[in-house]
Amino acid sequence: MTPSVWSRNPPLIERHPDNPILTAADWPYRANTVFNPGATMLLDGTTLLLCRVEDMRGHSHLTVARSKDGISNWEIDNEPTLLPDIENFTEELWGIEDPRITYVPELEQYAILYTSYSRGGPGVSMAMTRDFRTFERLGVVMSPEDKDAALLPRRIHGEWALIHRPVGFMGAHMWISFSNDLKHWGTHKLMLEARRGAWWDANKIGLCNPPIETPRGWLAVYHGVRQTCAGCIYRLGLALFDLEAPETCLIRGDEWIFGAETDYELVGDVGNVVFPCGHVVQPDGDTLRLYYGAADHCVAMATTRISSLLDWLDRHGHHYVTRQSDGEVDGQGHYRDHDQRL
Ligand code: BMA
Repeated sequence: MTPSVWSRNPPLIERHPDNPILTAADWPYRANTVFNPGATMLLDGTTLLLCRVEDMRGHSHLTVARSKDGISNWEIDNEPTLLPDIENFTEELWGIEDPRITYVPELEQYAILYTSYSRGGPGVSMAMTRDFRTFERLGVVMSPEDKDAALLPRRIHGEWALIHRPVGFMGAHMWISFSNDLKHWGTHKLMLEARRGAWWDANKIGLCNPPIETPRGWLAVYHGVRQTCAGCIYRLGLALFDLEAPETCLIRGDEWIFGAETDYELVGDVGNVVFPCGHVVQPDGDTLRLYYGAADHCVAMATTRISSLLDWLDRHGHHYVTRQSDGEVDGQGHYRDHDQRL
């Protein structure tokens, strides 16, 4: 047991005092909830959030909110920005949710990965945009059940890389897949496994905001889902992945770094949930703003530093190797792994 488990540390991530920064009451039209926004900073310094808005049927669409300081005076599109297009993309039948935005310099466009909720379950869909006013849909890129996806901003050894979270009978783990054209995906690799047993991130994990490229690797915030008798608890953890082989996890933290504590995180349509889908790095290149959905009903913001997260991983993380083939299935079909820590 490392001493860090017992020591009280100053908070690594600080909530903004004005939280929640956006709720359905701020919306220019009728909505049940506003949460889980994708985020980016535009060239002129404006913070853009692409918010998931749930209507009074329970179906979601995406709407843009812009702010000069990223905290207040939001200008919200008067109508839904991106509605499900059920005629042309039937997989969007029950709504579109949880967008992650990546700016892709090579294409001079933003790639938006979002959940399309079809009769077959939730899958991963993709759309490209230059201005968040017109969008080109690429359709489903990962079939159900799959979600929590984001594109890396550049090619890795000539190929685009997409992180996603398929659900299988062995659990819900993070995978990464590669493509030459953004449409056909293959070379699927297990990237990070949910742990098992009593762990906070047992059985089900998923990427939060898109990974951040640092000189030491791709820094990823992920959520872990603890299933309890009283419902699920969504908390955040940290991992670092190799820059040129992003399927390789270099360091993973054992403890969660952020979880629901405040009223607006504990109580909502789904309490005990913090769920960032976007971040903005401030002009100093280090200050990181995480935009997150709280309790599936509002949008909140919390601040940290990239350097502090890396430092935290150095102090609290384990060097870690994702197992591609060193586990085995026994005669009863039970998976056995050699790393008892997972
Ligand atoms: C996940 C997603 C998120 C949601 C979370 C908690 O599966 O559907 O959109 O915030 O559950 O309800």
